[in-house]
Amino acid sequence: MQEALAAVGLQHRQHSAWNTLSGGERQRVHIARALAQQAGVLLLDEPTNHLDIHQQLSLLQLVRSLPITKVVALHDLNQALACDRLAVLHQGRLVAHGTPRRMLTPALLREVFRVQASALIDPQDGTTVLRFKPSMTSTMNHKLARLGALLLGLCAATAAWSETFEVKMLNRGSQGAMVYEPEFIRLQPGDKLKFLASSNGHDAVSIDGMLPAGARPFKGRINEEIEVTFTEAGLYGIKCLPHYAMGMVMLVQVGDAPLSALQIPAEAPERAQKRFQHIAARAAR
Ligand SMILES: [Cu+2]
Repeated sequence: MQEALAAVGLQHRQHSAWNTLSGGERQRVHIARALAQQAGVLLLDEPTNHLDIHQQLSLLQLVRSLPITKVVALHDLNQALACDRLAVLHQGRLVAHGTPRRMLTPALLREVFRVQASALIDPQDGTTVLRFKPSMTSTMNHKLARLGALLLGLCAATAAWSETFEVKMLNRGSQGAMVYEPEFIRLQPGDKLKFLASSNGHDAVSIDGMLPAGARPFKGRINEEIEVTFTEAGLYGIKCLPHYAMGMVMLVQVGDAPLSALQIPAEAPERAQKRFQHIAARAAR
C-alpha cells in the first residue's frame, strides 16, 4: 500500500480523510488502489472529468508513467492523441480501431463526432492540436447518442497528426537526370505526398505490382501537381510515365514495412529496376 501511494505521489495524505481530498487526489487514490491489487490492466472511465487543467495533465502524466496496460474512456480527443491505440465507439458499437493518427481523421470526426476538425501545430514544440467547429452538415438525428472514444493503452510519446511532404519532379537533381527529389521517403499511414511540377514534362503514377494490398492506384497528369494520401502500410513504387525507361522512379515506405520486402516487377525497364535497387540500398543504410 505504501508503494502504491508513493507511485501516485500521495504519501503525505496517507492519514487524511476522504472528504478532505481534492478531485485529483481522489482519482489518484483510485489508481493507487488498483496498483495495490497488482492489476495487470488499469481501466479508467473518464479519469479527468471535473478536474482543473493542471490536475488533468498531471493525472494523465501519472497514468502514462505506470508500467501496466491502461484502457481509458476519454471524450477529450486532444488527450486521445497521446494514446498508442484508439478504439472508436459510436452508439455503443466499435466502429474503428488503430493508431490515433489513423483514427482521428477529419472524415471520421465528422461522421462519428459530428464536428469539423482542423489539425494545428503548436509552434513551440511541433505538437499537433485539434480544433473543432460544429459540422455544417449536421444530420437531424434526434436520438442523442452517447458518443465516446475508448482508448487502449497510453504512452509518453505523443502521436503526430498526418503530415504532407513535397516531392519535386526534376530534369536534374542531386542523384542525376530525371529524378524525384527525394527519391525515397518514409511515411506514417495517413501521410500525404504532394508532387510538384518543378520541371516540365513529368508526372507521378503508381506502379502495378508495387502497391500494398488495399492501396488505390493513382495517376497524375503531366505538368500538374498531384497530392496522394498513403493509407495502407507497405512499399509503394512510383514512376514518371514519360521517363520510366530512363529510371525516373520513387520508393515510398509507409509504416514499418521492411525494405527487404521490396519486389520490383520483372517487366519494369532495366534502368528503373536498377534505380529501385540503389534507392533501397541507400535507404537501408
Ligand atoms: Cu519524368
